[in-house]
Amino acid sequence: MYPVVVALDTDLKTALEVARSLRDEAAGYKVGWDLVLEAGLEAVRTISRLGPVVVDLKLADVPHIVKRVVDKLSSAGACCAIAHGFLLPSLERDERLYVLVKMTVGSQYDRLWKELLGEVVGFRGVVAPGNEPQAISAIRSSLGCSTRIISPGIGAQGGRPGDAIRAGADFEIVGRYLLENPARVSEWAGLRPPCGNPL
Ligand code: FNU
Repeated sequence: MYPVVVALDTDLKTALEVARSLRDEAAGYKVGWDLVLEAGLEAVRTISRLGPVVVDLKLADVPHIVKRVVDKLSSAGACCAIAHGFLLPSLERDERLYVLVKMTVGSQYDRLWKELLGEVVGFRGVVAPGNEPQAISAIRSSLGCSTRIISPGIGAQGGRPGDAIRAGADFEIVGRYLLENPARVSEWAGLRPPCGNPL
């Protein structure tokens, strides 16, 4: 198993083909709006049979609504989901939630992310940009190993495979770079995330 989560931003048929082909290498899969709009919770159910699924709907609502959505996703088999960190401190602590603290593209998080790090205890972990390894190092130093870091932004968005892991991330999230050529997964072979956290 390599420390890579495949972002299945494609149609369900292709997603299943790719997910099946990477079953022995991928640590998990990320399901987003693309698949949920096409196939609803069935997409989550089907892909969860192949490995852990992080559902990325970038939740941003009042706590009882976020909880209802996460409950539904968990019942469909998802291990976890992603919520917007700008909702802190109103986001209710939940070990099933990854909190987005900084994006791979410029956003208001660039002003906020350091402050948000003080409020992520009790969540599963954070989503932080794999195309900015120096930010990953800073986040790991600040949070220690008890909070997971998962990092998109690899390949198509400029991050180099492995750089975020070497900087302290637990998993790199990779979409187009692997969807275009799943054999590229071998670029993650032999990488050892520093903390050894499960997804
Ligand atoms: P790829 N993603 C992202 N940047 O790209 N969840 C973020 O800051 C973030 C994300 C997701 O570029 C994006 O939704 F918080 O093809 C997509 O599913 O590798 C994936 O990461 C990146 O896709």
